[in-house]
Order: sequence, then C-alpha cells, then structure tokens
Amino acid sequence: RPKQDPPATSSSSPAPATEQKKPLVLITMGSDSDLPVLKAGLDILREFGVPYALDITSAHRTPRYMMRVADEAAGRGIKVIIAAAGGAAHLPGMLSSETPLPVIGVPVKATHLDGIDSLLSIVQMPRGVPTATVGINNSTNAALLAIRILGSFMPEYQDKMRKYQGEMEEQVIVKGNKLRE
Ligand code: RP5
Repeated sequence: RPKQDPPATSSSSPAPATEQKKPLVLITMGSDSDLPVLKAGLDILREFGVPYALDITSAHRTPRYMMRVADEAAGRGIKVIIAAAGGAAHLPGMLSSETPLPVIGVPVKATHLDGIDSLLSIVQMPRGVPTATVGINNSTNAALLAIRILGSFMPEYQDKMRKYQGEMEEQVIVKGNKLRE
C-alpha cells in the first residue's frame, strides 16, 4: 500500500458536534475541489443532527483506498454513503460495487461539460449495482434522501423529516398567500 494512504476511519479536525458521534452517513468526494458543492448537504445533516464522517476517496487517484473505505463502511456502522464526483465520475458506482450499503451519487459540475458528464457517469449503472443519483450539484437532496433512508428504521429521523416537509409546505403557502393579496 502507498504510505500516504490515510486510515479508512480518519475524520477531519476539529470536528463539529455531528461528527463526534459514531457516524451514520459517510460523505466522500473525488477531490477536495468538490467540497463547496457538498456544503449545502452538510448543513442539512447538521440541521437534522445526523452524525457523519467526511473523506476524500478518488476512484482514479486513490483506487485502493477507495475500495478499502467501501469495504469497511458497513462494519463502521455507516448506513448510507453520499459520494460526490465530477467529470468521469466513477466514484459513486465503484463504491456501490464494493458495499452492500445504499450509495447516493452527487454529480458535480467540474468541467466544460457542465456536469452532464458527471450525471451520465453516475446514473447509467449496470443492472445489479444500483446507485441513487441526485441532480447536478444537488447535495441538499442527497442529504435529505440519506435522512429518509435513516428514517425508515430510526423514527427520530422520520419525525424530523415530517417536520421539515411541513415547514416547507407552510413556507410555500405563505408565499402564495402574499402573491394573492
Ligand atoms: C473528479 O475530478 C473530482 O471529483 C472533481 O470533481 C474533478 C476535478 O478534480 P480536481 O482536479 O479539482 O482535483 O475526480
């Protein structure tokens, strides 16, 4: 193994509160240049109080580390993986090929092809290796989908999701009322 590979359980420091508990969601990306796109999703996970871990696992630059992270994720207690990548975005699909966990891919707009390349790279998986795919740069929906998956067996998160949906509905109704005034 290359000496520069970090341990698969590494997390950034200092860690926000939601990173200090045992992580339920792993958010990983092909490059630190993807991090700004993930900010909105990280905000959602913090808002819902979901413990998460962050990592960089490039399918092309650190393929052995990426496969190790995928292989060990379920054993670490991770329930859902969110993977962001741009261009030839093989990361979400490769993680999905190595883990039994649900993987949500975030196509990142990173090249002159405006994210269409990333979207098509992630969404067109072969039968047998499902990889959920959200819209280009839409880490918000990736986080919300991860929380819905957690909510299917953790009532706490389902309750929070219902509240979130109720507040969203209310906000739209209030805006509509203002327009009709
Ligand atoms: C992909 O290539 C990454 O996910 C990123 O979106 C893109 C560009 O990476 P950098 O050259 O900025 O490291 O693998």
